[in-house]
Amino acid sequence: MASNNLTSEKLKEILGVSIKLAREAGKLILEGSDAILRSAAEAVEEKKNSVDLVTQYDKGVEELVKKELGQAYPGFSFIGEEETAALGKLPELTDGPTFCVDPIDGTTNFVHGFPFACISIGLIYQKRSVVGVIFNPFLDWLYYGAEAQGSYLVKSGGAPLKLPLTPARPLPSLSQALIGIEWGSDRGLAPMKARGNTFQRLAGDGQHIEGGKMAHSLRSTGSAALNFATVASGQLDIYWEIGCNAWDVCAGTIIAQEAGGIVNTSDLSIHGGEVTGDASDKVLIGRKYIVMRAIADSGSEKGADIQKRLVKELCETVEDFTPV
Ligand code: LIP
Repeated sequence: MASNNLTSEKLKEILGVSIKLAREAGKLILEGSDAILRSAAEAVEEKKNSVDLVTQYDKGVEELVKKELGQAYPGFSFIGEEETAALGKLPELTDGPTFCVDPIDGTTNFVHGFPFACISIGLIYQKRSVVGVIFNPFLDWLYYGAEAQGSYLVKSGGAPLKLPLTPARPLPSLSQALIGIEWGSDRGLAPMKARGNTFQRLAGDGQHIEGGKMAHSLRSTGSAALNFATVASGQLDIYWEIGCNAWDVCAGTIIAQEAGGIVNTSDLSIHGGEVTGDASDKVLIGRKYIVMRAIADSGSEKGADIQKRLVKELCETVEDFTPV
């Protein structure tokens, strides 16, 4: 198992520290949102282009989280979105424990006051996600999970609700799915054509759109981490995105897996054409993600087999592209 040297007690301790820190960061995020919405636009900076936004609050929250986690766990490595942006490349993932943090996931929502932004704190150990905390301070919804310890949602300080929120339901085909998608920050011709063709195939009918799946619908919340958490809850069936990063999906990966979900790359060449459900480092840093909720057995087909069959069908439906 990924964390055989990090005992379950240690994972529980790390989870508790991360939850407390996420709630502390949440206060800063709310203060920052209010300040930004009341101030001029200079508080918002651009990274690679005009839709890849960053604010002093992204940086401030990341500095706070890195400092607190560094004091609590000095031997652990740290990967943060904003530090990586400054470095210009993702640090090498080792087998050692590595916190992987997005201080504000859904920065565009944060800048606009759209209440779907969160802090995402994940821990990677032996190249697998083993602890995850996702906190949306706007709704006061806290998602968390740890390897072999289940995953939960706490709404506004209520009792922890085990994920998925209801027993796994059937999913006969992609046509019955509510699918999370994102427009991302790569807005050039190739990514926009690939996304547009994919969205058209997922939503279009097979009579007029070649390969159309006519899914129930597509949803774009603006936060990869919250998309993972919503899939783990059973409230989205699937989420696909090419272009987000390890810090966006690390916490959500273990939260979804502990809720019976499957996390896989949408680039089947990574695992020899097969859907393995092994969210290895190649998947975590691969920037091509699919996460699917727990699915009930149906007839003679096990839920896990249905997941793999539908993930493979989705991989064959989406149009691949290389993220910038
Ligand atoms: C965002 C992701 C989202 C993606 C956006 C952006 P950020 O992360 O959560 O899935 O579509 O382009 O990367 O930048 O708000 O932390």
